Amino acid sequence: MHLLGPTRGIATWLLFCGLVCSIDLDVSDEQSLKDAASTSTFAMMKYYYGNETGQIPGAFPDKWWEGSALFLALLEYWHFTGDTTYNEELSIGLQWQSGDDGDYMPSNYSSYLGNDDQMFWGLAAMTAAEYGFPDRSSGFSWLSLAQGVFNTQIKRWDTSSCGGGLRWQIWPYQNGYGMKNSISNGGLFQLSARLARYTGSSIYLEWANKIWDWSVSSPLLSNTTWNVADSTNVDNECATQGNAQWTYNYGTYLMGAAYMYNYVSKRALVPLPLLRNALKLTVYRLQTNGTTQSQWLTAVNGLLNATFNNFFLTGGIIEDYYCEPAANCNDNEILFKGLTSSWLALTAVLVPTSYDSIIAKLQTSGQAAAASCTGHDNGTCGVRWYKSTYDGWMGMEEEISATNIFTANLVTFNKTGPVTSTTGGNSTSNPTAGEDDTDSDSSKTTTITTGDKAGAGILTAAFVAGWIALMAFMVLGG
Ligand SMILES: *[C@@H]1O[C@H](CO)[C@@H](O)[C@H](O)[C@H]1NC(C)=O
Ligand SMILES: *[C@@H]1O[C@H](CO)[C@@H](O)[C@H](O)[C@H]1NC(C)=O
Ligand SMILES: *[C@@H]1O[C@H](CO)[C@@H](O)[C@H](O)[C@H]1NC(C)=O
Ligand SMILES: *[C@@H]1O[C@H](CO)[C@@H](O)[C@H](O)[C@H]1NC(C)=O
Ligand SMILES: *[C@@H]1O[C@H](CO)[C@@H](O)[C@H](O)[C@H]1NC(C)=O
Ligand SMILES: *[C@@H]1O[C@H](CO)[C@@H](O)[C@H](O)[C@H]1NC(C)=O
Ligand SMILES: *[C@@H]1O[C@H](CO)[C@@H](O)[C@H](O)[C@H]1NC(C)=O
Ligand SMILES: CC(=O)N[C@H]1CO[C@H](CO)[C@@H](O)[C@@H]1O
Repeated sequence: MHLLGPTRGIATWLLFCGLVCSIDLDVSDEQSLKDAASTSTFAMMKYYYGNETGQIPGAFPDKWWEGSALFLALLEYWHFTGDTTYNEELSIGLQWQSGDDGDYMPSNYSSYLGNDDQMFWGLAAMTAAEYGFPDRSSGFSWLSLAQGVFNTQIKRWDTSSCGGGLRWQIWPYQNGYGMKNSISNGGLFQLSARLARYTGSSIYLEWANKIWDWSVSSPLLSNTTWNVADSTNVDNECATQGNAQWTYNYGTYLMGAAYMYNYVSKRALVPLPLLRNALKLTVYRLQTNGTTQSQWLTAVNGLLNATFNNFFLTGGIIEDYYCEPAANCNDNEILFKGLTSSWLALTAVLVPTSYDSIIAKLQTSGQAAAASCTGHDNGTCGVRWYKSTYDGWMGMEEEISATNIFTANLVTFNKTGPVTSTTGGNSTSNPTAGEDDTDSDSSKTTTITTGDKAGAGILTAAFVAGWIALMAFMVLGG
């Protein structure tokens, strides 16, 4: 806050500022970051009425998916600051919107949802499990909600066009049903990778690989230039791309690749548990199924490089340049760089070689974001962080993104990272979650055929043999 003089300043502040006038941030100071996050989170929660009498927890009728962005920000806020102020509202709202079948297809909204809308709620639940946010004593566990989203979405995997892929929208009567897009596919890829790492179950690993392979085979994701397009169209068998550039499309594939890298590296570096697990035939498929740890590192580095080159522009500050300079971002778009900032912070923890370059970028952007929070003499944050001054925009989305970048910067003070079921995570698993939800299935189901199973088994056996040979080589040769 900016005090003018000893007395007049305080009087002015009391009169006009309420709690805070602006956000003064020192990105190298933990308390300063926590204070900044506290201010933006307070402002963000001024737009949330879900805990008031007569209101519905977690409901945002006109923009349902944004509730998940709000709760994601609250999870990060709690994880990185330890402040539990909003935890009860968070817990109740995140549970309430899960619907009767525990898969984030609540009947009030389910008939006009996109796969990406449902997926973001699944990612919020996954984050709750990974940060050890306590399950509620009744209702669905956070992990099972993420599993419910996964189970309902893989049933929508669509091989009727483009050799696979998830459509953007769920129902044929929706605009956008004819598109397959990056956020839906990259989102399910990320969710699969996180479920794989958390649970160790091979089904999630198979799907993560499958979605990645399909994405690379489509115009959505290039594994040479690392361009991430926004969408492609089923009408021409996904021959062309809608190449709009958005941070979160890069961010979601980056995040999934970082989880895959971390998941594989954990196992590759710990030979004894690997040996013990060998007979359970779960964790090896990744390395036999065409994708090695070094390939995931290549993917992380490539996507990171592309993200930095494309979106950290003026002053090295993150920007969704498809809408910010023209000042025509819609509410969704204002959230993209905040989500991406959170994923970058997690990437820094999961892939240690990326840490230094990511933190430098997050700090520059965090400082600029804080400089944008001088609106209305009460710390209101704007959209165009690269202007380093308030740009006159105001809303829940602005405050969510500000919270995202401030909490992302706190990763330098807490590198605990996401837990798994073997490293302290205790959210209850339900591998068949959501499968009773007959209302969520829009198309044909794909089933694993006997041939696929035999193929996977053969690959696994071949890998175990190869692995034993490798270990023998390392022990004898090293
Ligand atoms: C800041 O001031 C604006 C304009 O008066 C108001 O709409 C907004 O709710 C205030 N924010 C907070 C966090 O009080
Ligand atoms: C809703 O939550 C806010 C912030 O946690 C709290 O200040 C307010 O009293 C709550 N309202 C109700 C009706 O519980
Ligand atoms: C980091 O976060 C974890 C998980 O929320 C928490 O248990 C731990 O106390 C935190 N560590 C520090 C140094 O704040
Ligand atoms: C659905 O709408 C009804 C009626 O307004 C409400 O009682 C219920 O809480 C809503 N459910 C969700 C998940 O929003
Ligand atoms: C699970 O872990 C959380 C966070 O550490 C803790 O609050 C909760 O009590 C644990 N639940 C069970 C059933 O152990
Ligand atoms: C890139 O993707 C193509 C097509 O799926 C694949 O054949 C190739 O091996 C991939 N390259 C790398 C380096 O992973
Ligand atoms: C990073 O991007 C630059 C500019 O596009 C490119 O020249 C360079 O080869 C890229 N490096 C990696 C490791 O992908
Ligand atoms: C690239 C590759 O080999 N992918 C295979 C991975 O395993 C699944 C089945 O487990 C196959 O369907 C993929 O073709």
